Amino acid sequence: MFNCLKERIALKPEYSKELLAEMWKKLNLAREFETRVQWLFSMGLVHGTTHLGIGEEATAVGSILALKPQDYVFGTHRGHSQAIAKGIDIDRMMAEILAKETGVCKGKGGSMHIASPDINYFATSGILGASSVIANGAALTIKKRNERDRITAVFYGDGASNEGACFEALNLAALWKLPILFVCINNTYGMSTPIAKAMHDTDLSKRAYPFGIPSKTVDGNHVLEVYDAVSEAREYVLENGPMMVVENTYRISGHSKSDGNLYRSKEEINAWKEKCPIKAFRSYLAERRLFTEEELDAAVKEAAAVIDHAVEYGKASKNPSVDDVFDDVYA
Ligand SMILES: Cc1ncc(C[n+]2csc(CCOP(=O)(O)OP(=O)(O)O)c2C)c(N)n1
Ligand SMILES: [Mg+2]
Repeated sequence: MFNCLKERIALKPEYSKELLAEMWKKLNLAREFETRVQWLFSMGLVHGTTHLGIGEEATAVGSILALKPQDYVFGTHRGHSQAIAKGIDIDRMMAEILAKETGVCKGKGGSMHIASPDINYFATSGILGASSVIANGAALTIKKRNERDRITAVFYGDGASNEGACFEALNLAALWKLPILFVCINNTYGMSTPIAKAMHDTDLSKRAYPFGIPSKTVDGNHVLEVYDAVSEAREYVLENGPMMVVENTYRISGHSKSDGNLYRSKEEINAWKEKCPIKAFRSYLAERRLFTEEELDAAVKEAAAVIDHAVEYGKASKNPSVDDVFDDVYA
């Protein structure tokens, strides 16, 4: 079923066993985390909303593992796997989603505003497209400080790419040659609207052309293809300024807390389940005998245990105190 992957990507020497193991671990942590959040949500334990990216994990893991720890990453509203790939404290991210005092934002941000500046991971806001502009500010800081081995990467969706703010950000980044990578996660829908109904030309990589920014499109369900593209893009950005990588994928989970999937067919969803990035990567690793089936299973079990721990930690943590309600609030 995944023969196409075998043909397209040869095992490169730079794919160390450690890197492949890290990818496998993080893909599973991301899937397990989101599956558990979905369950917690159905139990009424998650306040506010949450957006799951089940099926899109390879975009986060492939991209962020190709970056360096010092790079700034601005995630999306569907950002749990991006935060996990960046190395967030998973206990504290779960506590945040459960609105507890021990959460990464002390329980005040919730799923959509997960941020952890200590690992250079920044939240998005509820305003689509706005983080591209804010990320430009972080890239400008890098430039002004003359930091030679750091870039900013901003993730945004196909829907967000239609926002004026995204075009403004591309323009300014090009004009000032900012060290920023625009990572467009094209899951072909903005809520219930398919891209063909929202844009004249669905080739999102062309959005970079008017600004003289190079762009590349990759199979976002293929973690190694994503990794290669972002590794190369990082080098380009360090030397020359902005670049765009478009990662084509599919959101198997619903858009948000309630989604009757009335805008898409079961057949379409099932076809994409077959192209699941985690299944595909498992086949890749197993067929090449890079890991035994037992080793792969052990990592899946380990991911489940990490998430079990996070749920227990979150549930056992205290609710925030009303006395602190105005602390850390800037607007
Ligand atoms: C400026 C703005 N317009 C509309 C919304 C409502 N909204 C939230 S998510 C979403 C869809 C975003 O689609 P996309 O950028 O493709 O990301 P995806 O949800 O597919 O991951 C919309 C329209 C918003 N948050 N901000
Ligand atoms: Mg989308």
